Amino acid sequence: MSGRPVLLGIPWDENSSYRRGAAAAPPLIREAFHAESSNAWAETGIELTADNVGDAGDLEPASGAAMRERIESAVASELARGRAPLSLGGDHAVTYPILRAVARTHPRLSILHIDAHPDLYDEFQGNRFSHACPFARILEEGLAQRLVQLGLRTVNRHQREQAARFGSGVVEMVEMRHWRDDFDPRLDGPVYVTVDLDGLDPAFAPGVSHREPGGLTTRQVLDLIHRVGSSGAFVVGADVVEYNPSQDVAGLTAMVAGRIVKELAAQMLAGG
Ligand SMILES: [Mn+2]
Repeated sequence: MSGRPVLLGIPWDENSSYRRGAAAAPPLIREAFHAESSNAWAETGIELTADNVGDAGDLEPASGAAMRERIESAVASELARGRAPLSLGGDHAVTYPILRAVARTHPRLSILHIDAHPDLYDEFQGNRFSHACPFARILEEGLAQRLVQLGLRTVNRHQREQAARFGSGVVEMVEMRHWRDDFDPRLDGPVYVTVDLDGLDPAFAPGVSHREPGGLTTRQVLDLIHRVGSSGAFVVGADVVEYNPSQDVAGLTAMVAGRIVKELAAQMLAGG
């Protein structure tokens, strides 16, 4: 069971390695989600209302371990109420504490990860909680049985070694140069979807801290989200991270984020 989605803003970017700014994202993604230039329907025919999509507001910022604990406990408390956390980052460091809570409720979890970067560094610039490291921490703790990474275009030797370290078949890296539109992640059971907006091409989502040319189109990402539940998989939680409003152009990336949030919310509702 997925549970009703609940938005949770996480204004936290202190683990960004290159450029901060993602902490300012949650209210702008929420504003795009509700924008009157569009309507409240997901493409898949589900109307999103205040009755079926909750909103837990934004977490109060804190630092380091205190913020990780605050994130984990906020997500755990939504899950305990039968809600499915739909978190608005923040940088990608938010995903590790989120997953600590989600994995307790949903063992045998698979992660669908859209990103230009594998985020598997053992440490980055001396920081083991860097936004470049969350999936190393998640797999070390056994919080997911499978990690499928899509949109990658910055894979290096260290991260390939890291992927191998977690065992055969655990990490599946699909590099952008090998992308095919009919790619099927073959997911079943509970799935957590994490969308780093830099997985999209900067032509579609310029408002990110690390622009990497050659990424996914908005359409490809939406199609992927629509296909998640097609083979017995159901979405139990999701996040949309790394929106950096200081780098955006005319709010374009906020609207992309808002649309992705709508389609994720609808997938959660469709999954029961
Ligand atoms: Mn990234």
